[in-house]
Amino acid sequence: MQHFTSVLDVADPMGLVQKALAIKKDPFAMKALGQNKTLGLLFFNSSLRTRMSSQKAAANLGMDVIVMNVTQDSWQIEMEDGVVMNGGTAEHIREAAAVMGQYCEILGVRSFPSLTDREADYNEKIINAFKTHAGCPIVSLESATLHPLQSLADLITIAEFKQVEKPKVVLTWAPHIKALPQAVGNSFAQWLTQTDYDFTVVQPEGFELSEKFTKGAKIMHDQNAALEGADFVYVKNWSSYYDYGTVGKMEDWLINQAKLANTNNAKVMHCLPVRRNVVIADDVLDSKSSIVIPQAGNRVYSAQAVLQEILENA
Ligand code: AN0
Ligand code: CP
Repeated sequence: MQHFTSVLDVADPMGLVQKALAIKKDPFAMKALGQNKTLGLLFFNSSLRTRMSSQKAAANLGMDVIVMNVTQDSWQIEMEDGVVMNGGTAEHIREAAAVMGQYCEILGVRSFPSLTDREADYNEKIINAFKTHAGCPIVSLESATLHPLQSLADLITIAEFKQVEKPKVVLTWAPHIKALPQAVGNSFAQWLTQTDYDFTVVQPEGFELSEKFTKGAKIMHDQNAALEGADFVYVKNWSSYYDYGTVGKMEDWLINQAKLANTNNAKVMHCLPVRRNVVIADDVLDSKSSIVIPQAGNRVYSAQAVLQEILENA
């Protein structure tokens, strides 16, 4: 593996899940592998889990870490090629990425979409600019359209909690008060369709994800029907892909205990952060149904498996 920006960068996704589970049993076994190597973590947007779990994963591998909150601490970076830079931006991504590549063996990048220009967002301008100009492996810490470190942690969590070989997994849209990226939903669908699990995506009309990522999944619009018999219910809001960036507030899509009645005693997942009683009700988050905390815990082993794979192939 050279870069890690989607499941398509991974030769054997389920093999990587098994690798992460082995790392979880013995997290310090490869402490020498990352010695004298530096991981740069670049944040264009906020983060709790990705930031802390990636630092911990790097430490477990013996790596040094440099964290940069790009939009707060650095110069304002120009992303457009061929422009006269007489405005607010002080340096170009061509220099900025190349320079950071001089200091780091691996660079992680978090950059959310604009949610105003679908074409630009889905062209993954920022993460691709890093791939082109940094001269080192790039790891997505959630790009405009995908969050593969999250999806890998999700698959690790399902592998740990599943009671049957091929569980029924339902990704359900949930309401929100703000327009959020499609990245977590896109990425989860893209990874799940690589498994032999029974996989359904359910959302209101007009909130379907891009078929590019959901091809092979069952697509439904009736939440109660979709949840029937589910072993795992993955809850996430996203704004509209087709009416790009439109927020959906349909409160009857909130996940509460009543919604879980016809599931197979389903475990409930969410990438976090989650707004309580907007997206998921207290009666679920505070119950045994919820596995969001171990799920977030697995972000360490997801990041560690990816970093280890890149270091081993360097
Ligand atoms: C982000 C999103 O929905 O993509 C990050 C989730 C990991 N969530 C929010 O902005 C609340
Ligand atoms: N799930 C996730 O990526 O969380 P953060 O945005 O806090 O990193």
